[in-house]
Amino acid sequence: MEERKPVAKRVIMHVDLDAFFTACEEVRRPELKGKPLVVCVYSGRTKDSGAVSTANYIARKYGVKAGMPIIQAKKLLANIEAEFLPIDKEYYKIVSDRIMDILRDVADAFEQVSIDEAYLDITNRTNGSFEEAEVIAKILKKKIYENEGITCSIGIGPNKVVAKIASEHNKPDGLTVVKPEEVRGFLSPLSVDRLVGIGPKTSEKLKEIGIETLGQLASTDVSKLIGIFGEKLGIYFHNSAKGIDDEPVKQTEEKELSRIITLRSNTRDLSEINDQVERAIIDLYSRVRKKGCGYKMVGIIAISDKLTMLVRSKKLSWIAYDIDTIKKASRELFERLLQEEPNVILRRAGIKVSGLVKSVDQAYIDKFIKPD
Ligand code: TTP
Ligand code: MG
Repeated sequence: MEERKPVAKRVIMHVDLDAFFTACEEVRRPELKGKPLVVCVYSGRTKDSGAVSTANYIARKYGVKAGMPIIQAKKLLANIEAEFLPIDKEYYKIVSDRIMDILRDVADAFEQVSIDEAYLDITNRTNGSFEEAEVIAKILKKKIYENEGITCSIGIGPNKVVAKIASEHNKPDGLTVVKPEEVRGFLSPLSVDRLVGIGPKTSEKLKEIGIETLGQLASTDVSKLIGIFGEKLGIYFHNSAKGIDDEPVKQTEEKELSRIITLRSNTRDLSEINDQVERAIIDLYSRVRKKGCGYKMVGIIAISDKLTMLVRSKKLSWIAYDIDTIKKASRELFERLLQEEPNVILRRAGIKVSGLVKSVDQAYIDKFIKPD
């Protein structure tokens, strides 16, 4: 691995997908576009109990936001033609995986921080050029939109703190580049709550001592901040407000890969399921190959017509590199599942490999793989 450039010269990108869960729903049901859409986590206690997971930007105009009780969101959208959908995290994860692969491909180091958010260190890739980084960001936005129909917001800066604030600066579908010499000017007028770790309580505390902007926070004596928030937070607030941050982009490796498909019709016909899951297996296996990985476990995922999730898995006593092991295990596991669950009817079915092992090299893997 190439040596990282001195901290002062890094080029860091932060990518955050826009209204991600609702965006995924709009992709598979385009007729939803243009109206308020709310993805909900129903608790099941009463019909409408539970919380909002996310809302699209149209619903946000009415005041709907993540974490709000569903009942409150319904009140805000009363008399408006709005859609409320149950969360389908498996599906969002598949879309996310494919997008993260696009991002991972261009990064020197890649750190996924949540289902829809990642940092990329692109210092070497761009040779330290922020102009080049902007070109890469535009290409990434186009590719993600063309492949998945999803927009994202990208921030580029000399470190993670600045890149993160930059990506939120112009949402949705934004691109904000903050060069090292622009950092102070960019951060200075922004509200303190733009900093990760400053929520309503901390904002209030800072306001009490006359600090509302990052500029004011940056010019506050660090010892004063330490006195109020303790050493760790005090120093973090002070440095971040000045745009100083040395945190590296920590390379995250995937431990498992999965693919799930919606069956053409709800069924419990084993050969029908096997036939259709084959598509998912081929797609999944191409990702396993691309990563140059072996795997130690194969699992299946089944979503019933009642939307319950069932899983079964098989641990291998060796590290497998081939597609046939996945196909064989998948057939066995679906057969077992249907036997053990005589009443279940499948709506969606998927496959997972886990215990991923980075193999020594591709030639070594190829020895284990029969020609297709
Ligand atoms: P966010 O990136 O915070 O939100 P978002 O992608 O919906 O919207 P934005 O355009 O502002 O980035 O979170 C990503 C997903 O995580 C979001 O689509 C739904 C989920 N989520 C929750 O389930 N509960 C929450 O409280 C939050 C904040 C997010
Ligand atoms: Mg997002």
